[in-house]
Amino acid sequence: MSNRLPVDHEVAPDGTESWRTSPGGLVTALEPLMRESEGAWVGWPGVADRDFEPFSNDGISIVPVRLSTQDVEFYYEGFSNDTLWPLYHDVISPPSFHREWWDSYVTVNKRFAAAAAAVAAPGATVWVQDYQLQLVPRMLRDARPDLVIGFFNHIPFPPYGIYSQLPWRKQILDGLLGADLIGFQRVADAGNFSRAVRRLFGYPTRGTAIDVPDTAQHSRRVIARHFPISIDSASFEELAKRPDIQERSRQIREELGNPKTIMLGVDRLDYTKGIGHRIKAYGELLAEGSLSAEDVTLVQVASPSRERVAAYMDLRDEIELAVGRLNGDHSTIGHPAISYHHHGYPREEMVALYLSADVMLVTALRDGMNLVAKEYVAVRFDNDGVLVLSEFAGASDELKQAVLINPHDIEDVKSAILQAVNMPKRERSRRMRALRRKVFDNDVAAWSASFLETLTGGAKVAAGVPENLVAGLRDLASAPTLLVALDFDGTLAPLVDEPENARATEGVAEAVQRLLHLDGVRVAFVSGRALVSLQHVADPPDEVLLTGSHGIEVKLDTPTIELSLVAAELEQLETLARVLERIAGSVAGAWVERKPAGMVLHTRLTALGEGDAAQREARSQLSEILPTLTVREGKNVLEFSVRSRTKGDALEQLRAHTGADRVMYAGDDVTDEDAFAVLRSDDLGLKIGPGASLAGYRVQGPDEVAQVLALLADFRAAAVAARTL
Ligand code: GDG
Repeated sequence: MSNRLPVDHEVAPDGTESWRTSPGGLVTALEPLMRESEGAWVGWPGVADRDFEPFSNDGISIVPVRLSTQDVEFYYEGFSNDTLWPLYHDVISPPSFHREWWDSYVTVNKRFAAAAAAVAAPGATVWVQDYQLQLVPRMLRDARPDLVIGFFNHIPFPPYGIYSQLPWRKQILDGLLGADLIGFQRVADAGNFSRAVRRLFGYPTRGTAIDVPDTAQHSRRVIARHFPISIDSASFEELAKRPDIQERSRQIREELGNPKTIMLGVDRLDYTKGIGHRIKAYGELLAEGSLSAEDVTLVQVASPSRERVAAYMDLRDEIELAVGRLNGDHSTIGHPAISYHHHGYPREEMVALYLSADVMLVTALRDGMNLVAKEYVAVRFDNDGVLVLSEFAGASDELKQAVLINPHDIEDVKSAILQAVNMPKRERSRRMRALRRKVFDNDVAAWSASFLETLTGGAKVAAGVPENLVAGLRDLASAPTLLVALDFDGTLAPLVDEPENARATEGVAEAVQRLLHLDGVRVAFVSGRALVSLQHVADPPDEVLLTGSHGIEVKLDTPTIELSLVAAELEQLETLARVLERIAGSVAGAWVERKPAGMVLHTRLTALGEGDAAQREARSQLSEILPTLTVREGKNVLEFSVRSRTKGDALEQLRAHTGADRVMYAGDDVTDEDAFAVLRSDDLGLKIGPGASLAGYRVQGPDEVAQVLALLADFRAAAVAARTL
């Protein structure tokens, strides 16, 4: 679902009506997937006051939602573009708050939710796009609790101090929390969102997880994390390689009077894009004589946008005044200082422009991602060209080899422009190669796949080590210091019926040995098992850090296992043992495992249905006698602990103990999700097998984990040898 459908309604001069697919990265990424799964796209066709019947377009059902002229004015131009847009972009322009706009936003969101609820199959996955539809997740969940619901916010999510200005701040958060997964562009956006939830609702949050109470006893876990969007990189490169487009790019240079340097800006004419700041910096460089219009031309494409919103009309006047002044002061005949274009161009022309630009200027004051920056990089297969990029654009989190600027600091922008104009070829190409790796490693297909996989749990997992994981490992290996933390059962060792028979798969021991001997690497095993049992089955070398019983027991560079339980906890353990042993004794195939701070009821070998019944019985008896116990559910195991610790706590303790700069965590079980939840943005999470997960990467089983560890050791050894740490 998105505000706008990916098709445009067209009326020919003779009155014939037709639909044309609007080419965009999102459509390209989702099209094959939607066709495969009989998907439907719900959205507004862009024409007010008209009803359109659902229709099929290239194998995708299109479900048009009607907007009246007043809806367009209040919900779209008003609340979306003149309240939320400026508020979410750090109030660069003052947001307007109008109650009738809000009412319309609620009404239209309801209409979208109803349209989706009517077409979604039982248990379907619904992915809601962007800030115009923030109330839809909650409305959909209420109407259709069977659905799996994801939301992606394409624009920033502001810090609490700004967000809290919104009169409807609680309703919007509540709307979003109806989703199972809420995606943002940057780590900081997800953090701002979670903080707002804590401040306004007081729900517990931990890492990327938010526990939203849905009944008095039960809560629903919502994940809020970053998924930086990207572009269809290969298709941009393909266009750039077309001879006619290359010819057009040469022609552009010619038509501009063959300047030594062409600088380019491509933006929707929007106050968030910092077009005025860019022109000011350039104007000062011309005025000071650091640049001359004979040598340098700035091409500025400002595509028309939201022309009925007052702030945009004012902006247009302001920019065009500045352009006129600058050209009047500095252009010569045949050498325009700025070549300014207030219209949209076909994609081919954009690519020709990118190809001809020696310097690309992205000076946004605030931008969710900024795809223009990524498009420029994708097009430059010649490994040339310099990207000047605002640190306030989401893209700067990934594109660190650009010349990064603070656009508010005009001196900084000026020196970045000069640095870019004068940058030696070798440096240009070194930076561009690194940028291109990023843009090709994470393209829009990878983005949507990773979002949907996190949302739905990646039902099928292919064998082998996927390419994006190889890239992630290569990057991770260059950390100054690194912690490799690994779950054991199901991760290093295949799951077996008798826990004491578990053994690490072939190759793991050797890879672990190699890692242990490399500079700046620590290895840890993080298990739910009691440590004696882990030591027995894993036989770890002395240097491996160990945490067992979900972090209750630790052995961190000490000769013995450390654990402390108070007398009351020991007493609880005795009661627990009595109850569980009685239940296990009455069900064939069930057994109890004793742990230092808890007990586990195993039901893997019970007859169908009996295991579940035994687990239910244990839960119900113990919730009365020992209500403070921590209960944890795994695959056919039910664990009760007298101490509440998670693998997340264990990982935090390991991070503190080792002081590692970056962490890799690998695990297969639901209990490993607590560890994935505390990973930071440049850490690496690896989920083994299917099932919903917060981890950024996934492999099929322990065989792949052995390969992953060997690869990491190879990359680390290379990084140590090249001294690039
Ligand atoms: C929002 C967020 C986030 C522009 N002029 C023409 C044209 N374009 C294309 C560009 C690019 C797209 O429009 C603009 O995308 P941006 O990402 O730069 O910015 P927003 O429109 O503000 O997008 C943003 C994005 O959503 C995705 O999540 O990155 O932060 O604000 O693809 O090439 N394309 C053509 N002619 C033009 O004249 N063909």
